[in-house]
Amino acid sequence: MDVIWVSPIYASPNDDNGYDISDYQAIMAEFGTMEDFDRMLEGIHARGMKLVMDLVANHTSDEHRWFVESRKSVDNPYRDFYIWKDGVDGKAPNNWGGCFSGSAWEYDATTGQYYMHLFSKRQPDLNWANPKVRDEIFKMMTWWCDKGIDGFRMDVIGMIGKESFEDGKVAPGALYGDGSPFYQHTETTHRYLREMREKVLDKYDLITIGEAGGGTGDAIRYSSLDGRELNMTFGFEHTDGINEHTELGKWSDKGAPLDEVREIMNRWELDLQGKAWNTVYLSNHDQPRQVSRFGNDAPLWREKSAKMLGTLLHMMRGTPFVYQGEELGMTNIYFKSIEEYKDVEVFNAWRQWIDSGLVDPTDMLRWYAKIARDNARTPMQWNTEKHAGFTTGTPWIRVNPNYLEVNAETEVNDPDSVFNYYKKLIELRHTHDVIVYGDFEPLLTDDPSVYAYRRTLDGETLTILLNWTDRTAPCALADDSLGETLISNYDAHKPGSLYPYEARVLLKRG
Ligand code: TEU
Repeated sequence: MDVIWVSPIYASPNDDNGYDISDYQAIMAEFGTMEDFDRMLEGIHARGMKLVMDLVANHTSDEHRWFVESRKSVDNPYRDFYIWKDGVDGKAPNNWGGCFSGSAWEYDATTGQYYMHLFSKRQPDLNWANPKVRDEIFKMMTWWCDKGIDGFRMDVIGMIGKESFEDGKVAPGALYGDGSPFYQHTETTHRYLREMREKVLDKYDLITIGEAGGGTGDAIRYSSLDGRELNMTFGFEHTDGINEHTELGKWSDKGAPLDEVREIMNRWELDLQGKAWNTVYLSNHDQPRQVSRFGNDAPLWREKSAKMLGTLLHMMRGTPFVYQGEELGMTNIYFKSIEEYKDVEVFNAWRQWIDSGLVDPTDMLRWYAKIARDNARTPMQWNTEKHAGFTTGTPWIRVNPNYLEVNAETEVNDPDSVFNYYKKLIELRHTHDVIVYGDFEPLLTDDPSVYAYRRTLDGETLTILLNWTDRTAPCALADDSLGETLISNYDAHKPGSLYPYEARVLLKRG
């Protein structure tokens, strides 16, 4: 591992697992003190690694002192740190829905106005149009850079440049309008990012990763090789974009079909090639466990498919991101009741669709079990001790009962584990330039079972073959003539075919 991205550890009431910050320059008590942070940073650097912090600057917590002041009166010096507007005919200023269900506006009786919150009502959006807000954020970023951190992952950075507050289109069956054309990927956002680069980023040697979403055109603008904005961005097309997206948003029975995932990931590789640097991931704290969603978490196939997915990600062009527990092949937890969940995104959707009687609770619980964010937030499974060694207290959310088989201690000591397979993948990236810099070329793009692509650089050709299914699949490329097998999740191979979830990487020189 080269870089550690740590989710928000700042002071926060935890309405949204720390993405609601009440003090950008203090550490959340549950995680320790600033001295603990300093020791951690020193230890990371001593091991030759870097630390990327999570910059959450589109919004703060409603407990941040800026918002506490802002809501006191319409003429408070901090009023314009946030987006306040009068209601229209006793309703919200416009018809925008929020990303966590409900309206994007909350009425505040103290001053009789509404404030905007694209996420939970306890996450008021900052008003980036106010230069004082930008200066305060840039000052805070500088403070962290002077402490020696190595970069920022920038939360929903594509939303900071709100340009208009007119009503959005209301999709059939939707309860609110879509405001995203007026706040996502605007020219104003790009202008703020260039200002951030000039006033902060260019003064340090930083890794800058935008959680921006959008299409490849947006990614190229945010992370073009001219270095005027960011180094790379996260796209959501292959993780959120493949969802059903009915009026219920992402909540549906739809899975992650190979042809859709492959088309999107290949398109991002090809569109960005030579223009911008890609990020490569299937997991993070907002997504379900990848082996449950894209692979097969049945005990018979969990390890094989986890290794196959790891191969897909680590042989691609772009920076692979390994989410905590992915390297163990951790799985969804399959909660059975709403009471087991902790996520504000889950609770808000429940209130909007179940409490209103619009959706059957059985359906919603089935969808939550597939793709709710809490699936990836269950405690890290360290060992076979109580609570998987995560705590001697009471875990904040239930531990996945499969921790007796799936845990770090067992896997570190098992040469055939997902963990040790990931170590080999990372080692290969460190020793083969063709993996990092090689041109990307899709193969077998219509194959119903096999995801295949080729990487080439300086006379070296890497052929990556991945059977996405639980059945042996025919594959003419699975042949020793394509070179030595660099890595595979099977010890033996059948010429002309791939075993269930078989990953095979062949390297040919000259
Ligand atoms: O997520 C942005 C975002 O769009 C999320 O709503 C995510 O895409 C969605 O949950 C997936 O279905 C960022 C953070 O990663 C997330 O944890 C925060 O909740 C959110 O911003 C607000 O800060």
